[in-house]
This record gives sequence, structure tokens and C-alpha cells, in this order.
Amino acid sequence: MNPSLRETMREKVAALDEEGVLSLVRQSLESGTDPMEIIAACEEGMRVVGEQYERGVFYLSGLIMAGEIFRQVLELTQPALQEALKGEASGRVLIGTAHGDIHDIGKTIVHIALRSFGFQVEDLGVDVPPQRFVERALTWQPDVIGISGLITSSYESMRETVRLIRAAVSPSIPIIIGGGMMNEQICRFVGADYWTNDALKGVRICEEIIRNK
Ligand code: B12
Repeated sequence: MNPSLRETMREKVAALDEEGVLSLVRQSLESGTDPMEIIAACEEGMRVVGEQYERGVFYLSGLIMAGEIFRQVLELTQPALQEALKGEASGRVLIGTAHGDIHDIGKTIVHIALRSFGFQVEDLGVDVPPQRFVERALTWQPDVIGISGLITSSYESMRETVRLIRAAVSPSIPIIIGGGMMNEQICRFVGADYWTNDALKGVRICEEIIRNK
């Protein structure tokens, strides 16, 4: 994607210009732009919306609007995304958003990406209690567990989820945490094995785990 298109897309998302974003996404898809690059540009815009919210420029309604715009961007890009990410991977991945957190856009992207690459995915949804991860992991026996979390207050429930999984399912089942603010320090606090803020990197990690099994 050329830098000026990326910048325009980012700005339109940041300005919550719903029609502008959607028509630009449609045009970009028609001209063959990589759908992951479209999503990355919109993700940058979402970050700006978040900053504006923190500064008090936008209210909660701004976050809701941004979420609605991104949901439609995902709807438009999904077919191209599935086509672009086709793969032959195998393995089961159980995913969900941590208890107390209702953000699900990033998790949905990971879900689409993993499925497109060939993984079996079970998505437990949002605000998932630690015990629910454990119950499903015991019955479905996934190869990897992924937990999404975007708000600071979700780190504690992620940590509890990891603790329970280690105690009740397996001490060594690979666990990945994902979300825009993840870093090594949070990963260590939570007790997960891997962290990422990039859906495709998450897919690569899952591939690597299955290869080394
Ligand atoms: C849209 C949005 C909302 C929407 C969400 C709609 C939805 N269906 O998800 C709504 C309006 C519901 C919302 C609510 C709230 N939000 Co909000 N929200 C956002 C916003 C603007 C964008 C999030 C987003 O979708 N980004 C785009 C996606 C694609 O990015 P992503 O999630 O990071 O995902 C990518 C990677 O991280 C990775 N990934 C994600 N998960 C996983 C999982 C795995 C396993 C893997 C491998 C990878 C992976 O893959 C994705 C693609 O690469 C962010 C700002 C930001 N900087 O992110 C704030 C933000 C996350 N929200 C914030 C806040 C404060 C809230 C509220 C508490 C507001 C309130 N007062 O009620 C509530 C929280 C309610 C709750 N209990 O969860 C803060 C959190 C701050 C903090 N430190 O805790 C942020 C950072 C805004 C800010 N800067 O202040 N929000």
C-alpha cells in the first residue's frame, strides 16, 4: 500500500468518517491492495481514536463508533483476507477474550487468520471466565490457547486463567496472549508463553508450536 493511501485511511478512521473509510476500503480492495495492509492502516486509526478518548476529545460514543466502523471494514475485507491467507496448517486453537474485557475486533481477526491458514479454531467469545477456558480445554484438547486482552484490568484475569489452565489442564500447554498493549513484561506477569500485538505473528507462533510438537 502506498504511504499516502495508508495515511488517508488512518486519518479517516481517526476522524470517525464512516462513509469515507468504507468507500476507501472498497476502492482499495478493487485495486488489489493487500487486505492485511488495509486492516493495519485502520488499526493505526483506531489507536488515534483511543488516544483522543484518553485526552477527552472523544467520549465513549467515539469508541463505539470506531468499533462499528472496524466491524464493517472486517466484513468488507474478510473474503479477500481468507483468500490471501490460505494455508495448510493443522492443529486446534482455543481463543477468547479475557474475563472483564469485551473487546473482540482483534480476536476476530486472529480467528479469521487462523482458520484461513487451516487451523481448527474454537472461539469462546468475550468476557470469558477462567473456568470456561479450563472446561473447554479439558473437553476439546486444543494444541494452543490464545487469550485476547485490551484493557489493563484484564491482565489480572488473564493471569488467573493461565494459572487455572496450568493447574487443571496441563502445566505445559502453550498459551499466547494478544492485544494492542501487550509486551514482554505483561506476558511475564500473566505467566503466558508468548505475546503479540499482530494477528499474523500469532499465526506464525501457532505454526511453530505445531511443527515442534
Ligand atoms: C473500539 C474500542 C472499543 C469498543 C470495542 C468494540 C469491539 N467489539 O471490540 C468498545 C466501545 C466496546 C470499547 C469499550 C471500552 N474501552 Co475500548 N477501545 C477501542 C479502541 C478504540 C480500538 C480497539 C480495537 O478494536 N483495535 C483494533 C484491533 C484490530 O486491534 P487489537 O485489538 O490490538 O488486535 C490486533 C492485535 O493486538 C492482535 N490480537 C488481539 N487479540 C489477540 C489475541 C491473540 C491470541 C493473538 C495471537 C493476537 C491478538 O491481533 C489484532 C490484529 O493484528 C481501543 C484503542 C486502541 N488503541 O486499541 C480502545 C481501548 C482498548 N479501550 C479502552 C477503554 C478504557 C475502554 C472502556 C473501559 C471504556 C469505558 N469507559 O467503558 C470500555 C471497556 C469495556 C470492557 N469491559 O471491556 C482503553 C483501554 C485503556 C487501558 N489501559 O485499559 C483503550 C486503549 C483506549 C484508550 N487509549 O484509552 N472500546
